Formats: sequence, structure tokens, C-alpha cells
Amino acid sequence: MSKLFTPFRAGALALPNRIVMAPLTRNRAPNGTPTPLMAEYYRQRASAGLIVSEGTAISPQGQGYADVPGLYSTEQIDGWRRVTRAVHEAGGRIVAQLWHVGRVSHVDLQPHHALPVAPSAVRAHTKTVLIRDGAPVFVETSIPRALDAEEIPGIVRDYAHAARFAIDAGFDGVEIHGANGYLIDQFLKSSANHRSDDYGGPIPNRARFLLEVVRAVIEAVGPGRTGIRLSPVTPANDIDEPHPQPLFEYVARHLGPLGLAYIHVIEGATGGPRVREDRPFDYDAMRTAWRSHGGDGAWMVNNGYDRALAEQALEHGADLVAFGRAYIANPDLVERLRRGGPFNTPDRSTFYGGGAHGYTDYPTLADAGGQ
Ligand code: 8OZ
Repeated sequence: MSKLFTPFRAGALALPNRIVMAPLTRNRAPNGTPTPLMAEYYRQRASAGLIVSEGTAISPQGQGYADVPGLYSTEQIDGWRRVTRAVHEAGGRIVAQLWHVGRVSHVDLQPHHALPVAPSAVRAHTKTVLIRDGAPVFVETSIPRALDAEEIPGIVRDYAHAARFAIDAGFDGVEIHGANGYLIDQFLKSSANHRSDDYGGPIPNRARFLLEVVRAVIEAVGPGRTGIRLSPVTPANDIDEPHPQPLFEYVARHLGPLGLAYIHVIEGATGGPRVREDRPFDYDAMRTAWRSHGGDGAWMVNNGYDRALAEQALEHGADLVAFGRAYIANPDLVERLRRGGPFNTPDRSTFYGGGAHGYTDYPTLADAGGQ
């Protein structure tokens, strides 16, 4: 009997199935403002147990890519309201992913062409996307400047404000983006954090920023509406931590008592191999650390899942499974998983930027006459 299609309660979120639409950057929000086309895209995917929105900047400084949405202006909140209404009218649930990119940005994307900010002035050898003449252009990220400790409380407040705006915009909750080499992950991992103050060095210091953000967001919208995404061993965006196990077990132990709706873990290299030979990691030990310290929300897993692997995970301690690329191409993924396929193939050339093509024009089984 498949658990994938059974209901689950994650904090305040009552989900009809265990299938989650993972956050997916699509670069279709000019000026950071969600469009009616985005409302249509999310509405099409409302049969997911839960939709996690694409990464959404908490502030202008948190922007790192062309045409990704934000959650800090009235226009953006109004745009998101259309999205959440469309999803709810179609019977779905959606949380906003709260994102500050830190050093993964470019001066052309920053207010007044300022330098991007980071724990330390260490450049990420990775690319970001600008859109020029309607086409995506990949460019090296800019060298960041190190944040003054006095600036950190303001950024923590930006997360809390964005969380409140998310609820105003009709979201069912928020997911803090703590993964993939962005600001929170930059504080966590020693390749990007060379600080010698209270936010750098020993594990409790590197985890301080994350825990401050989580507490502030929980205070703003409640623990039952707050989740967090983590990626213990991903090399995404040039991030690295030689000793991820004690770091993430520390984080899990300290998140335990806070009552989060869920922890969302990317296993292995984001969008790549699920196991990194040079960075072994025991996810069960991390989950046990969370559970043994009061963590009673959902354990959500992600990265390269298909139905068989998802069923296996649900039998071995996972509560929810997030699907990324499959959701780009299959708006009715729940139904397709139920039937064992077939699945549309995602078209990489339309992932980032563009319009309806490769976005809202993937057919459902019903469109294809399979009903
Ligand atoms: C792909 C392209 C740009 C950003 C992430 C928000 O990796 C992203 C992202 C993914 O978390």
C-alpha cells in the first residue's frame, strides 16, 4: 500500500498527499513582481500535497538573479496574492520560499550597484543570470563585501518582514532557504565563512545566523507555518564544508525544540549525484538528532526521486518527498505518479526566463486524452 497518496499534517499544514513541488527558479517575474502567467503556472500544479514557491528575495539586497520574484513591495505582495488565490481556488496549498542570496549576486542586480554582502569577502566561483534583450546571459558573480556584525539584525528583520508579507499575500506558510550556497549556507559552511566574531569559527557561531533567522520568522508567523531547506553536502554555488556531520547535527538538535512544520533536506549534490564520495553524510543521524530534541514536524527529502525511491524513503523515516525537475514538465505529477507515468521530459532551454513556452504549456494526461 503506497504511502505517497496518503494525507499528512506538517505543523499547521494539512496535506492531502506526500508529494511536494520543490522550489524552482524560473526567472519570469520582471521587476521581481509575480505575473498572471505565474499564477497560471502554480494553479496548474495545485494537486501537489504542498507547493514551495520559487526562491523569493526578502529584500532588494537579497536578489541575485534577473527576474526572480521578491516579497518586499506592495506590487510584489499584490502579485503573489493572485498566485495564492489561484492555487487555493484549485484546492492547493503553497508556502513562500524566503531567500537571500548573499554573495551569489552581481552588482547589476544590487541597489545602487552596491557589492553583494556575505559573511566574508570571499568570492563564489559560480555564475548568476542576467537577462539581456529577453535572453538569459550567465555571468560570474561579483566579489562580495563582508557584513558588519551590526548589519546582521537588520537582515534577520528582513526575513521576518518578508514572512509576514507572505502571510498577508495569502501564503499558507514560509520555507526559509538555508541551502545551496546562499546567505544562510554561507554562514554555516567554513569555505565561505572566515569570520572571527560571534558569527564565525566554532559550529555554534556559524549556526547563529540560521537560528536567529528561524526564531525571528517563527515569531512573525508561528512555528507551524515555518519550514527550512538545508543541503548538508551540496557543492552548489561553490560552497563547501569539510565536516558537515557535526555541523548539521548541531543545527538539527537546536531546531528540534522550535516546533517547525518541516525540515526539507537536499540529499547529495543539488540536481546531481545523491551521494558524494568525498563528503559522506548520514541523513538518518541528522533526523534522529532533530527527533530526539523534540522535532515533530515533517522530514521532507529531495533530489532525484522517482516513485520507487520515494516509496522507499517513506518507509524509512521520510514524511514528504519534493520533486523538482519532474514538476517543471508535469503539472499533474501526482496523477502521473499514481498511474506510474508516462512523464513529459523537461526542456532545459526554457528553465530560466522566457514566457509561457516551456512553462505553462506542458500537457496533462487529460490534455493528452488519457482521461
Ligand atoms: C537554479 C538557478 C538559480 C537559482 C537554488 C534558488 O539552487 C536556486 C536556484 C536554482 O536554490
